Amino acid sequence: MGKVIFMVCVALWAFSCSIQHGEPVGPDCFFENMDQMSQWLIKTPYVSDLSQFKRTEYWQNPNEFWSNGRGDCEDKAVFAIWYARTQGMIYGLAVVDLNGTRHAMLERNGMVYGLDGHSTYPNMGILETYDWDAIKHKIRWD
Ligand SMILES: [Ca+2]
Repeated sequence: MGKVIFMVCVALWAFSCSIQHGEPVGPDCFFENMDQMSQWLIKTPYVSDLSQFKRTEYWQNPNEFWSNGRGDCEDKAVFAIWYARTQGMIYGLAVVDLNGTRHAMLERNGMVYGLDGHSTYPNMGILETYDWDAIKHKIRWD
């Protein structure tokens, strides 16, 4: 009996973290929180779009990034923003000036955040911002 209850609970848990049609399924169930997710993101190799996709700019959707396990800064930021949404936290993507180069980070109410969603970078100059709708125009959900 205990085994059946356990299996039902596991099935309910697995079902509860499914995402709506067209959204990736998996990573939201894999991590327990933003910190755990960001620790994984930090360890994923940085690979430029030019070497990975032979394009100067390519925004991976969270499914692609989860499968590839590598990418550049906006791929990691998009993944973090998507994951945060599964946890009920809303961020945009900020393109900031990092020592003269463009770098993607998280943004909310004009404040720049790291991939963990709570480290703040108040002195970063925001060049552009993208809310989730704008991000969805930049990524492809195949
Ligand atoms: Ca990219």
